[in-house]
Amino acid sequence: MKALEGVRILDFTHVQSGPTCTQLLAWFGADVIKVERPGTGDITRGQLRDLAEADSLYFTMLNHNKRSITLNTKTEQGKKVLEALIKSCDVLVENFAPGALDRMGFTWERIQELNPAMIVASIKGFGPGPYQDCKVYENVAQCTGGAASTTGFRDGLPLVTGAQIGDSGTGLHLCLGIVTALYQRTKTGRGQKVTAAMQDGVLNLCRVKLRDQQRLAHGPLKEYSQYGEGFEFGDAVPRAGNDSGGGQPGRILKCKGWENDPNAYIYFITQAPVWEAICDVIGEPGWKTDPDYATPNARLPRLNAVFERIERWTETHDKFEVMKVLNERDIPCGPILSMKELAEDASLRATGTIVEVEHPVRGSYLSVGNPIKLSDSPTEVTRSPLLGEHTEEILRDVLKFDDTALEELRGSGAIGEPAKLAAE
Ligand code: CAO
Repeated sequence: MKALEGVRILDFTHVQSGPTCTQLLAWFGADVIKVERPGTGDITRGQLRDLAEADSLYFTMLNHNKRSITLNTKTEQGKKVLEALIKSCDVLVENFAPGALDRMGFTWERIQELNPAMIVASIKGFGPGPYQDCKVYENVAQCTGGAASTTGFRDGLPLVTGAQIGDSGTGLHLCLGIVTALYQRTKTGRGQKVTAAMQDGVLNLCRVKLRDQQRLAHGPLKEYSQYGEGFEFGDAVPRAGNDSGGGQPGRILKCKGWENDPNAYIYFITQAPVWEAICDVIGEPGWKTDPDYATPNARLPRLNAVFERIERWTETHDKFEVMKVLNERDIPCGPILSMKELAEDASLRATGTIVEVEHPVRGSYLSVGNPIKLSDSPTEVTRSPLLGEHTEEILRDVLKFDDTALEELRGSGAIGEPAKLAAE
């Protein structure tokens, strides 16, 4: 049995943030029913397509293990079906633009009337305040949540990161809120509202920078490279390049082959307890006792000199050799792994972190599997549903529609035609 077996999710999510949340719930064993507009469905089905006829990888990689029902929830018949689904599900998850669910007629009060035990979970760009009505995408959240102002180099533009901390990050936050509310419901019997704002989620992930903002009031941030370089600090936390965000200075350093390989680099951390081992590896045994280098505080104004010297050593080996030598001495480091290297990594395949999935239209493709491993509830990744693939199945099995009711619904136009497999 799976951890969330018996929990039924009404998945009214689209694009990335909401679908990552409901995909996790599905991986933990919930029955996730994705409601999509007839004809088009989740907009990502057609975005960034690599194969003309197949649902995009964007969609397939965010919607595994779900069932799809098509329903126009702005029609009278469609609303009735949605009401029936609300009565049959434990959780409704949505990430529409602010107010969309209310405009559809499904306010929190109405949902409570229909099913007082229902948990209603929402992602919005912002929490209550001046921006509460704004539509938000990933990079907007990165910019407004503190990530962009603190990412990049001191003298360069603010940068967004490739990690989807606004979308997938907030999906994770919401998922935790949902399982927590499910747990509380076992004691109260009541549903509740769960909300996660993308700005809040990004800020939560950037909390070390809010820490530094407050430290700044008491003097320069000595572990930032700009301290040793003699650049004054302003009144806001600056961008710190590849400086470590913690108390152990680190940098990205060149490894052998960097001239031709954009990923021939390693992240090198000068952890204080292994400083002597670092000195031996790079051939500077004198630095173990030299007062300018022997202690972490003495090294802070000299980080450029320290890392330039270490790089003279890393440049002579490829990144995996560097990692091997450093790991043997417990020196923390991380080679810069490309997506190609990750896709081919046998150990990630073995743990199910990267999975190969079979799809009837696109054939086989790679996806990221469940990064959270439960020993009593292992995840089997199954392909994403075609648009409306389970409409009839859900209407019959979950909502107990008979042939006549189904025929009437078809005639009303509230459910579209289920997608056909290319082979059919
Ligand atoms: N049947 C009928 N209508 C449906 C429907 C269905 N099954 N599903 C959705 N709709 C309607 C909605 O009711 C809404 O209608 P109204 O605008 O008339 O009320 C409409 O479709 C569009 O919804 P939307 O405004 O949410 O979609 P959008 O593409 O314009 O905006 C986004 C997308 C992501 C900017 C917006 O949804 C948003 O800000 N969401 C919250 C933040 C978020 O999750 N962002 C992350 C997105 S991932 O990068």
